[in-house]
Amino acid sequence: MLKFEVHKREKNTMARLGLLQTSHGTIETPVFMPVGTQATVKAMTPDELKDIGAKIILSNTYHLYLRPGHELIEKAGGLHKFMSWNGSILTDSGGFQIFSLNKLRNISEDGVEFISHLDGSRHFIGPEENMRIQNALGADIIMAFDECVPYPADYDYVKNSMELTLKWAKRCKESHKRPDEQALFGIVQGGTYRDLREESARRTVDLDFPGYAIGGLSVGEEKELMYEVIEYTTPLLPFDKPRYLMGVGSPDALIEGVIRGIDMFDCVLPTRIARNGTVMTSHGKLVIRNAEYAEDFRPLDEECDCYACRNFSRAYIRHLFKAGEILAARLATIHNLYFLMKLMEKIRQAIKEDRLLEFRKEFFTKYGYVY
Ligand code: PRF
Ligand code: ZN
Repeated sequence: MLKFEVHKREKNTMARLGLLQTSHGTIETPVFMPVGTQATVKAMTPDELKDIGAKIILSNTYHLYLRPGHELIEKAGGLHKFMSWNGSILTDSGGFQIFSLNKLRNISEDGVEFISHLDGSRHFIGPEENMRIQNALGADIIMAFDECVPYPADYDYVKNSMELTLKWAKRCKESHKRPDEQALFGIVQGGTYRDLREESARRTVDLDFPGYAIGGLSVGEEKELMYEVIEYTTPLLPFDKPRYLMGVGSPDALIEGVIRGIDMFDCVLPTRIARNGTVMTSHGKLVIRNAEYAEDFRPLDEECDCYACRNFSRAYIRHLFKAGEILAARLATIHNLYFLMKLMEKIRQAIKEDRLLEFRKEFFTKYGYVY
């Protein structure tokens, strides 16, 4: 079950406010989805995720298929029950992970043959296998099986890959067994070639999905180029369906994406950088291990009221990182995710007040983004 409703358009940009409803709750969009690759958002309990305001998380088909296996998760009663998260879940098809984690892979029209990054075992996943796996996992939103093309790639390669992704999208739709319970999103590819993007968007929309993702971006291209691709792609997607920009989650790209009409985002960035000691603050990133914070008894971000900032100092969290204590990673993760959740809330408020461009300016001035 999936409903999506746009209830406000921002006056000066393509931004919209929406409500996305799944059988596990209602999500205000634009939304950022924390990433829980292996059926856990690293370092966070489901209660902590709920406390920071997360309504939907992302997990990965590829990882869960390899370990612990989709049959086991199905036996457990599905992914929600297995990981004890009763909010919404989106599973990515693995169309990105298979390609980025496997040097040894063989792609054909049927699907992808690859070697497990865990134990070297051989596997094959095509669109039909992929749907079977995602049907077993039971997420509220599932993604079509696609090929995410690296950057740069030449025109002919991208064109053929786009055709393949379209064929696979059709086969995903045909083999998807639970369309009433799980919404299957199509993925637009086409690299950075405008005609290929436009063709991919039109033909993916012709297949008629309940939502659409823009894939193949944030793979090494210049940010300005990514923004340009988003800008000419979103107008080709149906106004009344959710639009999801895959793998994007830096504060500046979230704002720029929303301005260009994106409703959903996911990224490992906030959780990954937290674990190595980098935190996002309203004045930019801060590397907490640095000596300058040794006697800094202010919170990570003086404007933040997350659990970490309400209770602990930079000096203390720096000490935890230096001492190799696991609480360090937990506190930094809580803070970074909270920071992005708050950012999305501020973005939604700015849309409500038709002041998103002013908000961008204020945010970037303070965050220190050269713009
Ligand atoms: N396809 C899929 N997942 C993804 C991507 C993609 O192109 C990206 C691209 N940044 C991230 N995650 N299936
Ligand atoms: Zn904080």
